[in-house]
Amino acid sequence: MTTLCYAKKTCSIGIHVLMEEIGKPYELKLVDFSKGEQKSPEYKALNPKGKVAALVRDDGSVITEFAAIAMWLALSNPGKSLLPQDTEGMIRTIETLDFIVGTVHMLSWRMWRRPDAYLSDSNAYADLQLRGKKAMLNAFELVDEQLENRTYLMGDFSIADAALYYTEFWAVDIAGWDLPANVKKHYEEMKKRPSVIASRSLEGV
Ligand SMILES: N[C@@H](CCC(=O)N[C@@H](CS)C(=O)NCC(=O)O)C(=O)O
Repeated sequence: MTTLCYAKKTCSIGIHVLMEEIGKPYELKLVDFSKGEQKSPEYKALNPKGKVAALVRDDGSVITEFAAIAMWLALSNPGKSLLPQDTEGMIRTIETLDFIVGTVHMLSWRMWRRPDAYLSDSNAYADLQLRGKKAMLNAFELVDEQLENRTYLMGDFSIADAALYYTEFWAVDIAGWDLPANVKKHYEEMKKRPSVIASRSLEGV
């Protein structure tokens, strides 16, 4: 059975939402970061990057990277409308998804959350964290413009919303930041979706 390797409160929550949107049976495998399981030989045999999310497909092959997993889920479940079908809609969705994963998450949030990954002098952490926070809030301002007069990023719900959801979760529930109005509304709408309610409950969030 398809298995999602996940860790609590990480970007894998976005993939978890997509698994629930699809509604097919799947298994969850917790990678316990508090025990360093992401770096264990057993997990690295499955995903040498030592990161979540990783999706083990029915044939045993593994997909990593949020965008690749999300695209595969959308393309292999066309009836679930997780991606616009026209070329322009598809490309705009990937453009948005990549901005969220590449810029909001990797280039901004990570500076705030993991200054130790960049600096050896902990006295310098606060400055880097402030830069990360500013970068993330600036990026959210652009997302906010995209959400003007629409509930979801592409109009209808898509894989890009699942990505935005995990970064909103971090900003609000971990960092306690205030989001721009449209992004805040998007997060509130996401929390009403059965897929989000179910995934939060399964992960104990
Ligand atoms: N570019 C990767 C990022 C994956 C990533 O950074 N995952 C984090 C959790 S949000 C992780 O597994 N970190 C492991 C660690 O910190 O040791 C993706 O798109 O999936």
